[in-house]
Amino acid sequence: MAEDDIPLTGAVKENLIRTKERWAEEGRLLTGTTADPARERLPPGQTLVRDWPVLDLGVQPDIAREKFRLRVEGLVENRLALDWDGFMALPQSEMVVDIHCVTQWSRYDNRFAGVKVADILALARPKPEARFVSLTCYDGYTTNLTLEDFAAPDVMFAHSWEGEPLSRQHGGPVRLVLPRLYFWKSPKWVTRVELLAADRPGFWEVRGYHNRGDPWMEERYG
Ligand SMILES: Nc1nc2c(c(=O)[nH]1)N[C@H]1C(S)=C(S)[C@@H](COP(=O)(O)O)O[C@H]1N2
Ligand SMILES: [Mo]
Repeated sequence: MAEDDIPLTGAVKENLIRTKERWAEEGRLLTGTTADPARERLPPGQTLVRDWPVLDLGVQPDIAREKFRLRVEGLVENRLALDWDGFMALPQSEMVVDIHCVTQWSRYDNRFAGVKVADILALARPKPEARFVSLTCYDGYTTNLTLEDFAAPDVMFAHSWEGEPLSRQHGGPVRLVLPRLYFWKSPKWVTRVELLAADRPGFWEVRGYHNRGDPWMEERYG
């Protein structure tokens, strides 16, 4: 573990965590079907919403831009510690994507702006042994991805939504947006990316949630 590991602190929603652990045990919401993302826009068992719900552990850190750091470390040739200006100086991209939360809601056509993971990895240069990624957030939340899922062309560190700075409740200043997996794989308030040779399951992955989380395969629980 890195020495600056961030503990889960404060008034985390213990009841929410217990409820979601129980859903995993019970296999709640499972329809037992899969779908082809090329043909079905809405993954199985999902319901479309218009508003954007807020879901997290209950601690929404307030990170001033001057304090913000995005570190990329572990199995990389070139460790990065980007401050706000360094992050904003990287190539900027936009994408319009659908998002799917494992608690059943999906929301279409979200316009995000930010820096593509591929552009950050081109600077950090993963070593050949790097196969997995662990992401750590300012609230202590963690999640894990394969390097392949993380590096996909539609994955972005987003700082804006619909032309406005990403709000604190939705993970500002910077969150990951990875639209092809359930949204718990899109950490808010990200501060550290660690490239690893071996997988390291994150907060929900050790509490009964699927290690990968593909919505069209209904990989809710694992
Ligand atoms: N840092 C952090 N990121 C997080 C979470 C969290 O608790 N902390 N919750 C995850 C879950 S379960 C979901 S569904 C989405 C919700 O993002 P939203 O609140 O912007 O809708 O954030 C994900 N990223
Ligand atoms: Mo979620």
